[in-house]
Amino acid sequence: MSDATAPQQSNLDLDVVIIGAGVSGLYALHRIRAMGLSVKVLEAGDGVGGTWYWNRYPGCRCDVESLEYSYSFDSDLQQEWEWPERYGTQPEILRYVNHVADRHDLRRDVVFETRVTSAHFDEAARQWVIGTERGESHRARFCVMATGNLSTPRVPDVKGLENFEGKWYHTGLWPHEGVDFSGLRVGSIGTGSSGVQSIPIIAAQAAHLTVFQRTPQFSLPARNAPMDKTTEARHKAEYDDRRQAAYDTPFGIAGYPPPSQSALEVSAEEREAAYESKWAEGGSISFLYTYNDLFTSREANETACEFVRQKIRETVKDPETAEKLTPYDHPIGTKRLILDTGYFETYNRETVDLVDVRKAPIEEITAKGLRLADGSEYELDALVFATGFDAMTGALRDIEMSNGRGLTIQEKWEGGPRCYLGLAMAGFPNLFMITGPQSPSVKAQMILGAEQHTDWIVDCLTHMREHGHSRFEVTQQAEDAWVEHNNEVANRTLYPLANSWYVGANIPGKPRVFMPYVGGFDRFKRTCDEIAAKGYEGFEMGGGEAVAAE
Ligand code: N01
Repeated sequence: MSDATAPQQSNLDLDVVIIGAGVSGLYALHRIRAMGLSVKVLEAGDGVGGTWYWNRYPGCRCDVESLEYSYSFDSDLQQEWEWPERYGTQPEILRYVNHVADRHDLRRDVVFETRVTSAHFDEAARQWVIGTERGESHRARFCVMATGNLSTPRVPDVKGLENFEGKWYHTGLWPHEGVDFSGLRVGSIGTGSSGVQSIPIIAAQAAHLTVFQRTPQFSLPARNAPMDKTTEARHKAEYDDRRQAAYDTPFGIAGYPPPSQSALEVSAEEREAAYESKWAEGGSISFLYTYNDLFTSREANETACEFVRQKIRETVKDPETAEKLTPYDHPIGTKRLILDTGYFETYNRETVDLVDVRKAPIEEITAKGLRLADGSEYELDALVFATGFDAMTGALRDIEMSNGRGLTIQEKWEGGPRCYLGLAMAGFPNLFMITGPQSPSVKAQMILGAEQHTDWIVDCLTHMREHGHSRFEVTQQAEDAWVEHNNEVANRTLYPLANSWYVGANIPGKPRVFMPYVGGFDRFKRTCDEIAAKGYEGFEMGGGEAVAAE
């Protein structure tokens, strides 16, 4: 679907520029435009949707239920929209985002096919100067980075890819026209969410599939199904209340009462029955909410790990393959817990092989396939990289960004990201981020998180306008305190134990810092609200000419 209908524009002079037309950027456009400010979104793709625009791999589907994973700001829309399944597929979610763009006439203020390459703050003019791949230079008083948390796909640095004679793909940059693997010998590298979702579908189509796995991961059955009409009707009847209630929950999703018991204070039989019932229900929050200490006690967590390990052993017929697929190296839930449809069952197919590339890493991609460090070779006609993203910081670090006083984002984040509430940064005036590092972001319902951040930004801009301010900057002290709090909260959990993209472990050389805020979405929102109520504590505001026009 191409929707690059807006004329391309050069050298804009705006109140606000937003980078990225995903779910965050579009809502920011909607709200900021309604303030009467001049605003445009710059978007690299030729359509809206962000994640859902780029990730078109087979099987791509959201792991948050569709009645939750949608905007809350348009009450009529949430009543009218009919999600066909419990979990939205990528095409369905993209159709929804396109509908929102049309319904709210957003497209006319999105400049498509415009990749931002640089952003410099011009202190004298008090403007951000935004450079694009096409050579334009736009100016705006405020810059809102809606660049996404998982938007910089990463192909590992393996020797010889240029020599491969077959076609290769990355799940996060999937061809719009789709890929037909019929009759092909396919290799798939990576077993995170993208790999686990695409492997069963590719396996069903290809003549043969070899999965190259470095780390086995925990995965639960999604139990996707056509939308249950009774559930939908009940949900819709309570929609506004549920959305409101979601703000008071740790994950931004209502309907999961916090557990009150430890996994260690019940009998083994009771625990088994509880996990079994959650397993049958499907979904990750409900499973991880079986007991209140699964994220804080290694011993408690191990009971849930062992339950899932046993399920893998029961599902995969070949014991050797089952063992290879069984995770031991991280507590369950400390890497994004995957939801799958028939993933482990796929390894019972005659045409699917699993290769452990932890023992013998991929040494070289050759003309005909790939070779491992132990000398074994695999002939392949096509190669799929489900190897993930430079998460949370990649999109911003890819932009040549400086504050006009000699500080670049690369220098600022040399030891890992440093932000205040994931919303702004010391040293970078008049720059907001939506769901930036050190905000709940990927640890909460992303769309609600984007709405909460945007609403906060709009309130902040309104405050500045009312008080005649044109410039803000976060204090170093406020940022330091927030980063420290972020680390403290994370260190009270088991999360930092996993080599996950949450800590940047998937990118060689990336500083190991726990990036999302795991103190809970509810607590985060309360903190943001208190900071606003105290006149934007931690923000220094000033300047003469106020935030522009009515
Ligand atoms: O990426 P990942 P993803 N040689 O980083 C392996 C969201 N998402 O695209 O674990 C061999 O999780 C790597 O191995 P290891 C969701 O938040 C959501 O799958 O680093 N293997 C790992 O197995 C998710 O968590 C949905 O040892 C290599 C895999 O590649 C996030 O996006 C769907 C390698 C990468 O897994 C990212 O998921 C999809 C190498 N050199 C994504 N380099 C849903 O909503 C990397 N790997 C369901």
